[in-house]
Amino acid sequence: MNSIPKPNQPLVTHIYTADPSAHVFEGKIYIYPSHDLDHDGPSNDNGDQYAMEDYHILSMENLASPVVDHGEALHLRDVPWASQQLWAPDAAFKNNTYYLFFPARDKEGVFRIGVATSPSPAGPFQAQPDYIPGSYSIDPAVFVDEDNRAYMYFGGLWGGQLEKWQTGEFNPGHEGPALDKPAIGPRVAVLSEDMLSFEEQPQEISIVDIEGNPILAGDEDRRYFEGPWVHKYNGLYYLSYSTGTMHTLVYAVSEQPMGPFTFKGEILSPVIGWTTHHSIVQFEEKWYLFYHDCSLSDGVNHKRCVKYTELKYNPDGTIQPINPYPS
Ligand code: FUB
Repeated sequence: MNSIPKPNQPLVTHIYTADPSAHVFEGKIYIYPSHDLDHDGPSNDNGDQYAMEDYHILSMENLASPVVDHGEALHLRDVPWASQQLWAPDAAFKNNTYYLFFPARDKEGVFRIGVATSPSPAGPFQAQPDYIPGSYSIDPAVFVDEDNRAYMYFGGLWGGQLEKWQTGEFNPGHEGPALDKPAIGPRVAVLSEDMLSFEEQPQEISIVDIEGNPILAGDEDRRYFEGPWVHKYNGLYYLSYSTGTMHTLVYAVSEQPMGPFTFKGEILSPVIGWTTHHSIVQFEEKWYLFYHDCSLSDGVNHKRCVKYTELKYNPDGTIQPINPYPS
């Protein structure tokens, strides 16, 4: 039995976990994290050290109750199209079914996004035989709007291969744009009614500054890197994401689910470890940020642990920046 989690402390310590996508399902908090492998292999900018092979789903009755690990929910061996690296997942509920969305490399080494289904939010999940047609890159985040339309946001630079898809086709030699050109944006696609395919080709999201100018590729404090998350607050859509090389979580806001999104500011200052990845969820009147760092392994980048803390808004709807290590 795990102890009751405290804010800014690891939710679990018996396994390494990362990339927490938190949702309230059936009145409880469910967390869909990556399950980091405990290995001592080499690291590189391609992310080969993130060699994850399965998912474990965590849940809590509320924030004053112990965390439950529901065990293996899906394993790489049971995903017919995938070859390696089960990276950051997300989940959604629609059609009386729970959907687990997850990236992995296909048999050619190209990252794709798959979907698996279950009657229970805790799984186990049954993978579809193939990845979502037209999907690519990593870090799916699915937002189901009040009108029941479901949107998938996704994409990640470097190891996540988003640079390779600038033409709509996979070009292994393609690098990112020049530093004075618009940054590559995350992608968004409307999901079909059965949640198993895209209604149309994914679109690139535009993130702009307060004057409406695109954020440039060299603007590392603000440009999109990976880990998108969309939530709605007071009728506005908040797109939050990692800046990667600057190790911060930041956000941009729009009146439309597909943007353009206007950059607003920082949510979380850098954590211990290279990656930062999060989700934002409301539970019983309060809002929470779920995130990860590498404190459980004393800083090993691919041995991470998921945490949570409260997230607060200012009266104008901006988010109060969070220090992950309050004294
Ligand atoms: O966990 C593997 C990758 O690291 C995720 O897909 C990225 O968002 C980063 O957290």
